[in-house]
Amino acid sequence: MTHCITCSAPVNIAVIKYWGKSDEALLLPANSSVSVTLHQDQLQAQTTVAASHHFEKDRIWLNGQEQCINNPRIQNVIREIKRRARKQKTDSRDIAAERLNWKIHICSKNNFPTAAGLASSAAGYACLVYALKCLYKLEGDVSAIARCGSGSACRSVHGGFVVWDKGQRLDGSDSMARQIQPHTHWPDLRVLILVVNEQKKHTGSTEGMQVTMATSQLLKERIRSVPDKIEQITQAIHDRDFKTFAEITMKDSNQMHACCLDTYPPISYLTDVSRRIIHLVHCFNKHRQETTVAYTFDAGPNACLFLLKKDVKKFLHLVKRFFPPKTEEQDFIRGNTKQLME
Ligand code: 2P0
Repeated sequence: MTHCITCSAPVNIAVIKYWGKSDEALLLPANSSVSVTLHQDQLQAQTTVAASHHFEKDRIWLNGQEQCINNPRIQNVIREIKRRARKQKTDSRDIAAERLNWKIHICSKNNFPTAAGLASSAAGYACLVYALKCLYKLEGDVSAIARCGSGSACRSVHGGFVVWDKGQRLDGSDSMARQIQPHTHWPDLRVLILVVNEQKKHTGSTEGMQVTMATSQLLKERIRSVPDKIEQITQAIHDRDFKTFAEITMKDSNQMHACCLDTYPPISYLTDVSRRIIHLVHCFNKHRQETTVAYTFDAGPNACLFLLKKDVKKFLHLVKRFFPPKTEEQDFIRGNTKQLME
């Protein structure tokens, strides 16, 4: 008999970023972080896990391509799930033992560019861990297990507004995510994602964080300042205070990217287009004489923008005007050249 489970998990966007680890092996963060999980039907990973004692070995496919199952992070997740399954009391010892002997086939796909700084590993590992949790009938919170796959994945296990507490214990058992408000808390909040570049990022987050931890003086100051920012943004989320939420979000993104530039050799994820988006947001806010749009950038050039439902149409109009899609852009340039020539 083959047992099969399919789950999906959405991407989360950090508003207080995780950048730097205090323990590389356990994936413990140097600072706590805060994020917003997108809706299930938007950017998401979908994973099917099939289990059977007829399978010869564990296997994994990502977006249709078979990957090496011996990837240490995938192995960490599977090992931790099985350890929890072994520990958990079940109705029947025979059933538990049978489950632990299954071989598994994992098939995962994203509906958005993988590794372009759009938190694909977060959604992917959250999804895998949740599917395995269902398969092995585990109880309790599995965000700490998702963290063993990819740090930020622990936040995608929960919906709505989420804090990942860095924890105090050396074994990482209290480094897990918790929901601070459900997605229904702020129904008017919207996220726009402007895909600047779909290419795989030049410096992966894991590697980037390592070098920043080792060389950036500014990161030390950032780590000291994070607890206050988390307290303030948590309050802003509770109060649905967009202005405070937006300003802390933008400043935190700028600070993370400043730490990347302070890294030696420097890491630069933003491109000229990213910087033009930043400029557009500040011009828009200045023109409106209030903070109505916020940007944040992860380890890539793509922009995540937060705004309220009432401002989406106006802002999108501007985005289309200044960043027309490629073909339109060419038409736009051609049109303007023609005007100039006439
Ligand atoms: C975040 N990022 O808080 C930050 C902001 C990217 C920039 O978490 O090494 O893929 O697997 O724990 O989780 C990306 O880091 O890194 C990330 P690992 P991960 O969302």
